[in-house]
Amino acid sequence: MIDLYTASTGNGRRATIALEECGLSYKVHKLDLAQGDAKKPDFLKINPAAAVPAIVDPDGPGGKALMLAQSGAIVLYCAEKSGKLIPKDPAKRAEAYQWFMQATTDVAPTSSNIFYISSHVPVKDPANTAYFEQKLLAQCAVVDKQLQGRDYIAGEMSIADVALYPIVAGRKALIDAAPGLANLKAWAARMAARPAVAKAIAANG
Ligand SMILES: N[C@@H](CCC(=O)N[C@@H](CS)C(=O)NCC(=O)O)C(=O)O
Repeated sequence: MIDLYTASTGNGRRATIALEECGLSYKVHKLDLAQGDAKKPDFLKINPAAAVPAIVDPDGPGGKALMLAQSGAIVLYCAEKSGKLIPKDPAKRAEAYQWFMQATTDVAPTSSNIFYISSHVPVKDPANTAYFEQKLLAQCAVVDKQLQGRDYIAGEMSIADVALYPIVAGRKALIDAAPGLANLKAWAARMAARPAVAKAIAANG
């Protein structure tokens, strides 16, 4: 049984969706970030970076316990452990890696910037928020094009979909209000309807 340390955030949901989609059993430990749970000594032993998600797998590689942070790394770990979500065909696999990276290193940071710029930075300016919202929509437009004629980003359900979905779901109001993006909106509805995704969102909050 994998212990999952998470919170109601996109990164937390990404890890939970990966565990569910891969059929791995896990126990949820919810952290209250506003109360500083991530900075408490017990959790820092698991992730010194003081951030969720993190997992502890008592049955890690070689039968040894494994502690792992970073939502993207957790998605990859679950996929490798279960043999799911990574296409067998090398070309499709490479494509899944490309879009996994687009979600984790392009789209997710843009979404985080919207959050920090509108609520955390010392000087707030709506124009800066608008800049990053437009950037996010432009990144979404690239995925929308990729989804033309495809149900899932790399053709089959993969790590790319797991990595992107929580961000798109978290920015639903912005994306729904934007013109076009029909393929992306249909994909988001398809993802939401997957039993594993719905179960993960319910478990993670
Ligand atoms: N790149 C990391 C980001 C992790 C991260 O920033 N987590 C946030 C929540 S989404 C967090 O735990 N922040 C600590 C805090 O707010 O105390 C990942 O993908 O896991």
